[in-house]
Amino acid sequence: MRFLFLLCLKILEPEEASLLPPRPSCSITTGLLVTGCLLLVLCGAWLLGTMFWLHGPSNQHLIPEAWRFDCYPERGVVVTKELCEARNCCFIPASSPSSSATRPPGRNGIPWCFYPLDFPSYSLVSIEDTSMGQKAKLVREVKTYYPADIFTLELDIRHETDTRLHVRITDPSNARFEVPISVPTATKKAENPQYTVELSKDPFGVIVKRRSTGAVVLNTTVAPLFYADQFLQFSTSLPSQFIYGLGEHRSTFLHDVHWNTLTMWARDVPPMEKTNLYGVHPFYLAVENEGNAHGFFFLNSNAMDVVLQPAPAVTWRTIGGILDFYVFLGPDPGSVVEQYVDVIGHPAMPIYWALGYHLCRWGYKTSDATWEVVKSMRNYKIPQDVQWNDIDYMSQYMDFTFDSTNFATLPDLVKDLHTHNQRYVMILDPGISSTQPQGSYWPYDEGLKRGVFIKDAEGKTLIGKVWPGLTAYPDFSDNVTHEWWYDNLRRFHEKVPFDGLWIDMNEPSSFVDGSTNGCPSNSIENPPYTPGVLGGLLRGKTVCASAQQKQSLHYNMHSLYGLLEAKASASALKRILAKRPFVISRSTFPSQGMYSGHWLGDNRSQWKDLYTSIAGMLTFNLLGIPLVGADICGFSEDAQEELCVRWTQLGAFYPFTRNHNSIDTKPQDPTAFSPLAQTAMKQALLLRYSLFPVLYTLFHHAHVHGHTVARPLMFEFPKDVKTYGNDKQFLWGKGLLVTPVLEAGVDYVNGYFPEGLWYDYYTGDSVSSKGEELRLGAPLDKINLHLREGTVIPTQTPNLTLWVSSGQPLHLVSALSGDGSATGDLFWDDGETIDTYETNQYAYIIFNKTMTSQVLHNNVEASNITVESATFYGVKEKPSKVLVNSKDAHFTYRANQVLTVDDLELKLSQNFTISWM
Ligand SMILES: *[C@@H]1O[C@H](CO)[C@@H](O)[C@H](O)[C@H]1NC(C)=O
Ligand SMILES: *[C@@H]1O[C@H](CO)[C@@H](O)[C@H](O)[C@H]1NC(C)=O
Ligand SMILES: *[C@@H]1O[C@H](CO)[C@@H](O)[C@H](O)[C@H]1NC(C)=O
Ligand SMILES: *[C@@H]1O[C@H](CO)[C@@H](O)[C@H](O)[C@H]1NC(C)=O
Ligand SMILES: *[C@@H]1O[C@H](CO)[C@@H](O)[C@H](O)[C@H]1NC(C)=O
Ligand SMILES: *[C@@H]1O[C@H](CO)[C@@H](O)[C@H](O)[C@H]1NC(C)=O
Ligand SMILES: CC(=O)N[C@H]1CO[C@H](CO)[C@@H](O)[C@@H]1O
Repeated sequence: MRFLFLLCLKILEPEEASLLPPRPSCSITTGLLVTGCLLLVLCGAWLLGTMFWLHGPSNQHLIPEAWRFDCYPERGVVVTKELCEARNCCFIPASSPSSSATRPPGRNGIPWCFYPLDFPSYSLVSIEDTSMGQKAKLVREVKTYYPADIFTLELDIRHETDTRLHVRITDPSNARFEVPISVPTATKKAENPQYTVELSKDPFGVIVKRRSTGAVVLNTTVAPLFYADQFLQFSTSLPSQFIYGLGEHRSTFLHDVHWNTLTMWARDVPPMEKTNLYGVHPFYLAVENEGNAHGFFFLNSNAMDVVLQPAPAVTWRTIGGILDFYVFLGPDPGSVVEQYVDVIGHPAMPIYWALGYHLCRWGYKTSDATWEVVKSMRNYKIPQDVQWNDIDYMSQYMDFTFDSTNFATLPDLVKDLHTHNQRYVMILDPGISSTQPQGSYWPYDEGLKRGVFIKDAEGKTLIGKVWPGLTAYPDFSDNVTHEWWYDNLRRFHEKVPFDGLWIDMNEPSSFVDGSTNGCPSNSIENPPYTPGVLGGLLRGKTVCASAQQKQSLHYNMHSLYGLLEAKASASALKRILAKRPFVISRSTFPSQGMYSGHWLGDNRSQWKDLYTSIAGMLTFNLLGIPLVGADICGFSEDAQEELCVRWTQLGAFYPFTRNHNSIDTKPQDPTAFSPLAQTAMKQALLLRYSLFPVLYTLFHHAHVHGHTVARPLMFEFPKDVKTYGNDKQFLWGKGLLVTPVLEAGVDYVNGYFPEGLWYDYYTGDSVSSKGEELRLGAPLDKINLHLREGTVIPTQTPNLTLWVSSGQPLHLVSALSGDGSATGDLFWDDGETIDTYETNQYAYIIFNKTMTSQVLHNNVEASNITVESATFYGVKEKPSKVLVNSKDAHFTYRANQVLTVDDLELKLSQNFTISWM
């Protein structure tokens, strides 16, 4: 509000008025001012005055700086008045000292060169109704300053569901590249859409409003539409500055809209701010002023910039493909994510041990050294489900080999893991060594024979360089490659019976830019406009954009590499193991969650990285990839003990929990630290293991309903603005609040508690918050955990692996709300069979009120799982008797209002009731 008010005043300032450009088109009309001031009573009087004034001789006003749409986004150019006016744009230096006409990569500010309001765009010339909505013809009369404008376009508006609108703008005379992921096809127009769609004719624009509130969720009329062969751009206003998603970037969870350009193009680089990283996710979630949320998904895989500006508005600027986007109406944040994953695909149900503790490092020098750590973990009785190896295990870093000297005992190690109910996962890189003597390296020889590798522009196998030296790159857009990948995995599995795959370097990464022969010089390699990719060239640290893949040019396919490799890997694992596949991928794209999880990349053992990992984890939960976590204790640099303890505590609540370390750094597995630290880490991991039933059930809901697992507070409290920027705490599901320590040398932590009753998970002590920040004690061996009122969670006595603990009895913990109610649930199956939900091989139980368990589904043998005890937080008075299935039961009651009923021996497969009076 205050911002808008200032905006109004600013326009009226006489100094600014004197800056009025000579060109009438650089001024603003009432429409925009009305938008800017609509909400303001204070603006009312002013508007009246303005209306009058507008009819006077001088009807010119500056376009407010916040509303300037950049006409000269090229980097490394000093934009002069001449250059700008050659594009028929307005040149006015910005008032802010921080802005600049030069634009070094990664920096940006208020544009000095921006579109006038009458900059030529498309106009809508004809329209017709269709069974799904409307189709229209768009025409551009005036060419833009980029080559190959497409002058006639087809607009297709599809009202797919009541909460999902789909808009496509295509070239009716030439097929253009489209992203090869399958999306749902609706056949019936939505009957009661929560949105309205209006079309602006000239200039053309799409305006989408929320029907219930009138909130404008999309308005593309705010800036001209570009649709040239290699430059497609559109902008929309945003209803607020609260915008999330847009991965993969290192940033706070809530994005900064102050001239913040987020570039997307898969890239191998350690996470840093304002840089395109490993994955590409053109999806955002935005909150409107009433606390409603909507989502926007731009289905495009080409290199692109997403520009956020304080209007607030966003500009999408891509260099290929088509304009194909979805609007999701929510209205709450969780529903937006559900609607998004309905389009891109629901995340897979993970195999149970994926949720255990994983240990890895680069620089275990031998298989025996790896084994020693596993044994040491067992000796100290610290939970561990999975042991990993980085590239050390390979012979000369070649895929599908293992070093027969240093890793001679690898097969024995894997067998030993299996006899201890533990699992083995190893790394694979896509680059296949191309320099081995013919006949000595099957993967390359066979790959050449089957033609699986990416070709250069001339049709020859493209050669880059990765860990094994010179390499060829499998083209996973070709089914033939999937079969070859499977054959390699099957052959290797006969030697080393691995359980899952870690697919790294799949941006795809290369140590030479483009190829060993460089890349051709053409408009694919050097497009008319290059988004703000690190290094300024598409081929930076990857293969040539002009390289050829089965489905299209690498230019179009680049950011899909990790997705397609994950798809090939997951399907091969299913065939080899006949169980749910476990794959963790570095590069990701929408729909990745169907095939793999993700770790947040190679970061440092520093406190800042500990903190940013929360935003990363929450963002990937929004993006339909809930199986995510950062390298616990940090990847590069030596991890200090205190940091590693705090990180293990937070990491115990990452949906995917792996400690991973770089070469030539001190060991950082739990056994490497002092007894005090070890105990603290062990406690954190046992706590995670005890919460396995909760986590597993949350993954079931992610898989079936598209829910988030690690959940931002704002998802559960969308009307509480104080939660919007909170990325230091998070929830598991709706009711388990995690408040980690994120700084050194403290024994307390401040946490925000939204309005309501919260219970200390460990003691049951309650706190009633009015929506305030509270200081919590946090000695080194404690991570704060609270239950929200109304929550029931099933927990389990932990053991050293999840397989053993999965047979352990359950303990129910109920956090009663003010009126004495609470609900929770449990999903149960054998933990590894594919599609148990889809094929009816599961049990589903809900816990209601005080306390009824209802078995809603029971198609597995859940009868040997028992409920041993139940604890109730917030029982206001000591009961005189407690009844379990109408029989008297023994109980204890503590003064802090905690009731515990022990020795229940209740069969989970049967309904039961616990009540008291
Ligand atoms: C959409 O944007 C245009 C251009 O800024 C503006 O004139 C119009 O009032 C906006 N429409 C709505 C509904 O906000
Ligand atoms: C590749 O395989 C998929 C699924 O097996 C199939 O749907 C698709 O048609 C195949 N594509 C080609 C080009 O063979
Ligand atoms: C783990 O399970 C085994 C076998 O059931 C049992 O003997 C052991 O005591 C358990 N350990 C813990 C820490 O509960
Ligand atoms: C549960 O019972 C089934 C058959 O009743 C049995 O096969 C299985 O081993 C039991 N599971 C555990 C963990 O005891
Ligand atoms: C149990 O709770 C669910 C919601 O969690 C509700 O739909 C159901 O009606 C409740 N059942 C009873 C018996 O209270
Ligand atoms: C348990 O409760 C559910 C829901 O009320 C009911 O459908 C089911 O038949 C009950 N099962 C048994 C074994 O009583
Ligand atoms: C390996 C590494 O150092 N990675 C990055 C971690 O993040 C910081 C920014 O927060 C980067 O500067 C580092 O390069």
